[in-house]
Amino acid sequence: MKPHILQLNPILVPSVNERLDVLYTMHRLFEQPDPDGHLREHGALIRGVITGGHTGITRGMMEKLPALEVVAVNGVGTDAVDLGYARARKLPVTGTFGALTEDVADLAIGLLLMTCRNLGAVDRFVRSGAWVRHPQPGAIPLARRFSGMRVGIVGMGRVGRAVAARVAAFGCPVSYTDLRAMPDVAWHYVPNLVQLAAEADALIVCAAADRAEGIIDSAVLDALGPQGYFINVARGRLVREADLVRALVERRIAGAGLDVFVDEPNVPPILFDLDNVTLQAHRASATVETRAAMGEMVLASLAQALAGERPAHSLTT
Ligand code: 8YV
Repeated sequence: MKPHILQLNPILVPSVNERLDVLYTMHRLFEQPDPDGHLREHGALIRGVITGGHTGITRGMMEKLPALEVVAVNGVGTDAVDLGYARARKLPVTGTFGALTEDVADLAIGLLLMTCRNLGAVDRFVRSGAWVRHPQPGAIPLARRFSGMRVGIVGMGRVGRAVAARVAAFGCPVSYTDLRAMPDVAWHYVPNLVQLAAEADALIVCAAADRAEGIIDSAVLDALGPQGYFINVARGRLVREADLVRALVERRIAGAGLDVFVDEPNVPPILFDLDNVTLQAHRASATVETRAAMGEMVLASLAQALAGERPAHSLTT
């Protein structure tokens, strides 16, 4: 009998789905008209779970799966999984560590460039025909130079390091904060987040949200100041979103590029009217190449755990 696997989020790579269907009896909960009923009926059979980083899995759901042997997160964020409970149950929780680093860092650069150079606003200006109606150069305000900006990075893990390497290539001095200084990193460590923001022209959040919430607040944003740009490619809940919205509306910061939000897919609607904000739909790892690599890692983690081995990318075992 093929092992039963519960999948909580779609995977957008056909070849990965085909392999899952060959190897396992798949329960795609997001396709079920009655997910609770489906879980009641099949929960006892489930040996593995596949979930997204943002979705994770609740303790309540894990408790309904007595035969569970592995939770494979198709992502790197494990903040939505109760790791303490998983550890107590000796359940491996795996992630796709390393697979999406480059894409997330690329998106951070894209968001910063797009925001400070007004690429979205000017694109809309051209598309709407406004350029023809207002051909004088002064119709579009001058933008802000990216090269050489002082960049502050919040979280010097894999993604933070990849962002640092990229902005350094643009001649940007790099500072960072984290729970502690990283001995293997040459960038300037600033222990205090407010101080980091005060010394930066752009603040880029790359931190995990396991041990932090609401760390970006009015004090940090005011330290960043009216010339400063804010970028978030990590998790919405690292930010007090109401503080961010107020700072943007009141132009207490220059602009923001945001891939993540507190209550996805709900974005504070007031942001839709702001030209100094670039919005994405939690897309940082959403390339064909990266999602295929992530899918391979999910397949490998399931196979290892169900063969009784410790999965190579387990965080909990
Ligand atoms: C993904 C993420 O969008 O890695 C994470 O933690 O949030 C994202 O890369 C998501 O996990 C895709 O399922």
